[in-house]
Amino acid sequence: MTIGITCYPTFGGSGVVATELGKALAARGHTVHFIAYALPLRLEHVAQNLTFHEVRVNTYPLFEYPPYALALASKMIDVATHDGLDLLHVHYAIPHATSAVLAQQILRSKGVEIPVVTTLHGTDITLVGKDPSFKPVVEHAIDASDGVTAVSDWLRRETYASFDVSREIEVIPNFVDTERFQRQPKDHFKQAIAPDGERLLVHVSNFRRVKRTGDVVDVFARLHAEGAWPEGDPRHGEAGGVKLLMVGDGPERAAAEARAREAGVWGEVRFIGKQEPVEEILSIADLFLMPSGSETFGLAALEAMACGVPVVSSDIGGLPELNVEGVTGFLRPLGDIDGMTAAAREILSHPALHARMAAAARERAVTEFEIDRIVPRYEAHYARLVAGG
Ligand code: GMT
Repeated sequence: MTIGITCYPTFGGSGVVATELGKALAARGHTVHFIAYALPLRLEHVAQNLTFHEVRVNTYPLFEYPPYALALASKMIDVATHDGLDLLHVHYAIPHATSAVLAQQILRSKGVEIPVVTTLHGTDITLVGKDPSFKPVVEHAIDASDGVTAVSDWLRRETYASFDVSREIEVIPNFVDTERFQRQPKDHFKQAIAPDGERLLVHVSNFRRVKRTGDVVDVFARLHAEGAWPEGDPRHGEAGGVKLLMVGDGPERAAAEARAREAGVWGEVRFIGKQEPVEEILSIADLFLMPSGSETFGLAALEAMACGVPVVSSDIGGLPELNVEGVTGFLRPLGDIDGMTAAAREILSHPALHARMAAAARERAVTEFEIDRIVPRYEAHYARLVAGG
């Protein structure tokens, strides 16, 4: 098949999923055209069957808001016409699904039929899409798409609960390349960050408010004050025993840094900004913290699990579909700093429990969310639509 993929090319789960999907489809023999305003971050190279088309929006003094959605629709029409697309797959509804539906209508008027698949990822449904300034347009884009997928069953239910839509939604979860995301020996790196054998907590996100990075620092500060040296260690019961790595960047970073200073743990926390390859950092992690206020799936936690890292997360959204309570980690109510601290201490101070959870996390990533299991589900979805089903 020849597939057009549109996504946000910046750091963020939907762009990562779209890019990894496109690369995997190309590796499986399909021809893939990425259509976006910049080269997607994880698209390191283009190849004969993997092309990138940049959407450029002309500026004009009249435009206070450059009309990206229209420029995107025009580029979709251009690529569909000249590269013979069989299908357009857009990730994140706003505005991509609307652009695709518009492109489809214009192409239809020229006698070209091309199905549109929309994948719902997160705040396009849970936050931004619900706003009255977008809601009717998102509803129309969902119902006008030929195929709609959601990254968790929770998101599917949430979409039906919040929007007046009738289009069938297929759940196709996030996935991970478990060959790439696996624990690598990185002892030197670990030694540099945790020289006294401390356990390393890691958080990876785009530092938006919804990620609750302040909660990450609060859990860490409490854990550090109470001590998390494992049982059997002569320091067990003393304060310390943990370090925190904050990976990524975004609007809440400065506030999280201030929180770390206020809590007196600045010397124990490293904010290292956006990093690739993230699997090298996850390889030295002992625990992943994801206290998000909203999370439709939690791709960053899945990548940690694939690297054998147990997860302490909030018990919200799609996270229970990923992180299994007491097996791959623990889930605690939103904002329950005490509960998350106790859960983290439980895992870190019991080496046998930690080892069991680390193995279960890796096992779950491999058996449920391996890329080679999930990509064929997208292919089957496409095939049904292209065949007119
Ligand atoms: O925040 C968003 O809604 C955007 C999106 C992104 O581009 O980062 O994140 C969502 O999509 C990911 C990939 O499907 C999911 O793993 C994330 O859980 C989800 N984020 C939220 O729901 C906050």
